[in-house]
Amino acid sequence: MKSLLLITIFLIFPFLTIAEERPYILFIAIDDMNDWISLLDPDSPIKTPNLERLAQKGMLFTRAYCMSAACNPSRAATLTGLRPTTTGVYGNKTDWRKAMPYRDTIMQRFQKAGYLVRGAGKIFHHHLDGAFHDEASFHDFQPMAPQNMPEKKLNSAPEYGSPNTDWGAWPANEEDTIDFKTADYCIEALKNPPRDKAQFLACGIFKPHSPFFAPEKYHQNYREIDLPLRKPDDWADLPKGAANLMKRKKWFWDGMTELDHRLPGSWHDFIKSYAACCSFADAQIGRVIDALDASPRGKETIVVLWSDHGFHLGEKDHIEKFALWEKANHIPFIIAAPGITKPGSVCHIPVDLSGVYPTLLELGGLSEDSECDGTSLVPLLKNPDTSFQPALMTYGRGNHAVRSERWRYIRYSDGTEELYDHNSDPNEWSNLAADPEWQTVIRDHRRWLPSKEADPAADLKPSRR
Ligand SMILES: [Ca+2]
Ligand SMILES: [Ca+2]
Repeated sequence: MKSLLLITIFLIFPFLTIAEERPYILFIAIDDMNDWISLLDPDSPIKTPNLERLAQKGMLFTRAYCMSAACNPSRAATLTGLRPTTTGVYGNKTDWRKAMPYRDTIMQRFQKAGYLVRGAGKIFHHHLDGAFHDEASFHDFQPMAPQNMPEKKLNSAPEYGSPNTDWGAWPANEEDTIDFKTADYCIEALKNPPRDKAQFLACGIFKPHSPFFAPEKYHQNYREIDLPLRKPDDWADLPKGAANLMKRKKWFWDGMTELDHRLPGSWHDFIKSYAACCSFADAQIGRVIDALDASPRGKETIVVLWSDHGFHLGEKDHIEKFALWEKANHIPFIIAAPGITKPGSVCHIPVDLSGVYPTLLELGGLSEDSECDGTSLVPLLKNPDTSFQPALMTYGRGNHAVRSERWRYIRYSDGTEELYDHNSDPNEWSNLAADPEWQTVIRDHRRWLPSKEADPAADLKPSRR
């Protein structure tokens, strides 16, 4: 009888260990990094060797899109698995937690599954009073260090812009930057993982978000840089909906283009700083990847890297996110899942970040969540040619874009539309929405628009001081 019991224990025990063994997770969020980087565009002057190194560990999605081109709605949607149209979280000021008080963030799901969840930097959208941060999502969290500001603006353009949209070489020491400190926290967490449970580590890199500061050494490779492509009369074929959405966004762009491109404070000068910020962000991520490689659990760790949205650098006469065009929504997105993704693999099927939440649940062996708006990307991780629904983007209630392999279709809240053929027009210069030849394409894309749209949720109340 005793020997039978022992045999039974030996037979069951290996299965118990496997069931309790959870993969470690490194979750890297980047702020405002667009697609004009060598990871996604080999011809780009902006080099991101560390992102490329990470892509070699798993799968790079070449057509990945945010769900909304602004920090708060993008992050709230990605981290809860619920689109802005489901929650009403459309804007940067929306109180996302009040809009969904009982919704588990992806970190809360991993906490409930027994993980130690730690993080640093910008994961949720921060506001000056810190109210957007979600303490319930982490066992331990190092908030973003305060932005270290120069005494006066660096960009030699005092007549427009604010200190928060300034750019230049700053600070002198890399150790004094927000992201260096965030990376430091993550490096320590990777060096010292918990022994009795798995770790979910969230690393929120703040650059290239404004102010566009990076230490001097990151500017050195960008003394000269080609400007992004523009078409002078690009707005001529835009519908009323686009003009209405974009009209309040022009002040920054108008200011910098009034200056000769050789002068400090000009558009050209700004581009160089954005490039330096991308290199700086890439270098900090490189430090974290080095620590992952040296970590005791590095080889088995799942890595997910994403940017919360893209960024226009003057394309379509726009400098910012807050739009439905490709540049504002197209993002770097990598998933490395050891044993599942083939190292150095590439997926060209369009996806949006609604897949992040259900994908992590599946990869972590957690139970599915039927409320999720997106579906797991694991089938694509296994076979990058699997057919998938097109990517869907929303900016403000009623404004949406649908991205398929060939097309970007946009519909604004007033019903006006845009259609771009990425096979022949990757810069989205020619709006084909009125062309009779493409009405079937438009109909095919319209069916992916959301059928229900939540009313906008309440804004965050300013904190009492
Ligand atoms: Ca952002
Ligand atoms: Ca145009």
